[in-house]
Amino acid sequence: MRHFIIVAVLVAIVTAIVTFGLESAQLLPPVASAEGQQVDRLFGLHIQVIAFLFSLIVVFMVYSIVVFRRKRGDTGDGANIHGNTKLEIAWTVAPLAAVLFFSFLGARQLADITAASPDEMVIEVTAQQFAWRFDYPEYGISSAELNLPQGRQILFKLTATDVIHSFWVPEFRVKQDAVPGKTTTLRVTPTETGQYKIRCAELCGTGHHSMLATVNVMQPADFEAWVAQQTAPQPSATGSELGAQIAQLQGCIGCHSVDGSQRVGPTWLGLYGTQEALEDGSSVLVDEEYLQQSILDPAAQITKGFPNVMPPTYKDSLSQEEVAALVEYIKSLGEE
Ligand code: HEC
Ligand SMILES: [Cu+2]
Repeated sequence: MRHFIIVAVLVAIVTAIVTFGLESAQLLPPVASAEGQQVDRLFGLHIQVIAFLFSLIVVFMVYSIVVFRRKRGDTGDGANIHGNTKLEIAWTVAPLAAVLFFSFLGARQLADITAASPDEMVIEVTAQQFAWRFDYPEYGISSAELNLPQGRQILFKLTATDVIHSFWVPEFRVKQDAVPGKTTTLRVTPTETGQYKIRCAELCGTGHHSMLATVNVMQPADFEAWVAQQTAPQPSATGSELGAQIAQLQGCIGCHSVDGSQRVGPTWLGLYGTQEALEDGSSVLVDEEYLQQSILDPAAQITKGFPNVMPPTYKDSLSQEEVAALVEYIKSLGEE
């Protein structure tokens, strides 16, 4: 009996220490959504149970090894123990009850954080190698950055154009796959203003690590101002300015930089007018014709040192004017 009391006290102490240690390790950044708060609460409960089970096993084991070790000169056998039905029933029923309890909590919470609220705002998210695009059907806005009003529930409708990606903002906690040919949904209610990063949580190709986009959670008034600014009749952009916008929205920027750094594809800085070495050993002058051809039929001429991964779909998805604007934009980055 004395042993059990000592072990119980040790288990309580170790549980407290392990719980404290895991909680102060800050495994995740500060939470910034209503759904995330619920996730954290359940996660916290799990951590406590995990800390308790860890302590229960380790304290019993270490205590037994130390206190009941073989004494010097003791050559006899240990006691012959033949099962213990009561103990076996207890250690089957208790974990079963605990798992059922947690599955009940989890199911109830899942229903709660995926429930629709009447004034939710729909945002369509399109993932492609290696960029994100956000469409706000309510306002007719398309953006490469995600701007959200604080306190309003958002219904994200996700899809992908090429392979499976996964939408994840660690501060929001919740996560959802973006799958080609299918629409998946995710609900998030941002609670803290600030700037966060969307990460792709599904290994999706060579540029996966750089598949990031910015999320700005704003005061509702600031969000309204942004919407007003986006929807105000603007002198429609032309030429290279229009090209820059298209490059953002079409995700070209996910693979091509405009500052000279190498990403999955060649940088556009200083590209125009140079001689480009090709994979087949020849070289070609980068003129308008070459740029246009590279966009419409990327596989025709592969730049030396780069993989043939540029999507072949732009000849269908871009209009002639859009291609011309892109060429104009890349050209403008070439002239010093
Ligand atoms: C998934 C990544 C990816 C995306 C998205 C992408 N590209 Fe590319 N692009 C590449 C790669 C890799 C190359 C080099 C291999 C090749 O020539 O096909 C390339 C080559 C090019 C070239 C030739 C560059 C040179 O140095 O010869 C141009 C021009 C170009 N892309 C324009 C675009 C435009 C415009 C878009 C958007 C409408 C776009 N790319 C989207 C990956 C991408
Ligand atoms: Cu991805």
